Amino acid sequence: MRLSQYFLPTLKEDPKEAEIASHRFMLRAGMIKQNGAGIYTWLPMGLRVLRKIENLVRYHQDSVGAHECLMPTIQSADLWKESGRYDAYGKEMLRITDRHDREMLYGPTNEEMITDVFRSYIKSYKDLPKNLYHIQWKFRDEIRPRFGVMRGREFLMKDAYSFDLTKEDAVYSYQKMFLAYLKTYTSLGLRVIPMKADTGPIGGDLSHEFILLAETGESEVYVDEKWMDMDLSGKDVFYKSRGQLDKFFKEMTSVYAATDETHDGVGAPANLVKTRGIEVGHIFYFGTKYSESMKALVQNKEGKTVPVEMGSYGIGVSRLVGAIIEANHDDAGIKWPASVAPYNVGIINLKVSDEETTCVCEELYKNLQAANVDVLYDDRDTNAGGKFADMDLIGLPWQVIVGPRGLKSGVVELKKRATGEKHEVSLESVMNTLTTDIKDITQGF
Ligand code: 5CA
Repeated sequence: MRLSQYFLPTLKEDPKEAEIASHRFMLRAGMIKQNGAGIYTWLPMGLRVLRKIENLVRYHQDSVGAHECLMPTIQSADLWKESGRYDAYGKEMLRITDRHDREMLYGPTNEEMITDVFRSYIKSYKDLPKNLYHIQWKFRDEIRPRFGVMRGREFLMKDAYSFDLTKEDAVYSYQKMFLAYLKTYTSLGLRVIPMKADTGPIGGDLSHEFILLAETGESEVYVDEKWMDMDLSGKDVFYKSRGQLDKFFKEMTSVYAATDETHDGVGAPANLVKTRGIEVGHIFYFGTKYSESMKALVQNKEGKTVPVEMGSYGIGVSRLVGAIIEANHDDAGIKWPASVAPYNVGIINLKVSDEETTCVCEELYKNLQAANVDVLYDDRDTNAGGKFADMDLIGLPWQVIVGPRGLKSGVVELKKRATGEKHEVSLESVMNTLTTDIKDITQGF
């Protein structure tokens, strides 16, 4: 992409409404524009990151056998009356009336709708287990939307729903998702810890929140120091090996972690760290709460009709964009992990009017594209200081800086955004260095 032709409205000044780094940088880096309280337009650069996160989330859901579907954002109130949640949900639910005076709502979550989908087709244990998910916009009329996309009113969520015959099978589905979650966060370049949680309005008796530890987090958390250097990737755990998965789950859920509300000091270890965290996912096993009230029944092996066992599993996809920035930035701007960076490499042309400089940049731009590297080329005829500042702000992992002075001795400068390290590379070897030496350049997951 050529910056001269792109839609990237960067801002020099900090917007006064932004209290935390991620909100500030998302506005300044031209990723989002606010349209109303907790409601945003995703501009091209922001959307690229959102899509990359979405794709990683999707990959790990598919890997544990969940099937993607897409339910609507607008739901009928009737389903929620069946489950009994229509009145219980309160003011957070945006209620709408259509032209026929039918009560509708903008979905804050989809347990009712998926239960209705399930009961329409599945009647026998032979068709179990099943896991369906979608990645869809939700609306919650939050009393205090804040911190940009971190607590929006309209936000993108991945929500998955499992269906099993027995509680034992449902717990296995829960553990598979638990593993998929840890793998997802690792692929996003984040260290996220699981924490036993209250089930709230979703209901149920087994639940975990996934918490990214960050100073700017909304919740106060107490964690065992052990979490700081534990391997959270789940990389050697095979989800089809029930014994291995069970052992991993027990290990991970036995280390102490609690939120402000649930921390009563009981069972807390001596080496406790008090910090803050961002909830980037939440999973629930709630058994037959919805299947009983909504009559999602299946025949078991004995021919008896029983309500199906369910769980639901949410990831805050749009919140993750902000959370990743909270965990990866400095004073100058964002430092994207390679797997979610909007572009892998940025080329800075220091002097557009210099024929050789522009010629080298064009060649490099063309070659990187041909090598499947997402590249953003700053070909604007503007001053170098502004270009450096913008490139640091938008945070692409690698920068190639090309100018007449370096070219005199046949070199360009390569800068790694995460560390600020810079070194000169010869023109002949720059393509090679970028595409072969730098392993993370096109790293997906
Ligand atoms: N039905 C269940 C699981 S599918 C559910 O709705 N869970 S939830 O309420 O915990 O939401 C799942 C995730 O969505 C949260 O962990 C959080 O990361 C994200 N989320 C929730 N509310 C917001 C919000 N207002 N803005 C941005 N993300 C949010």
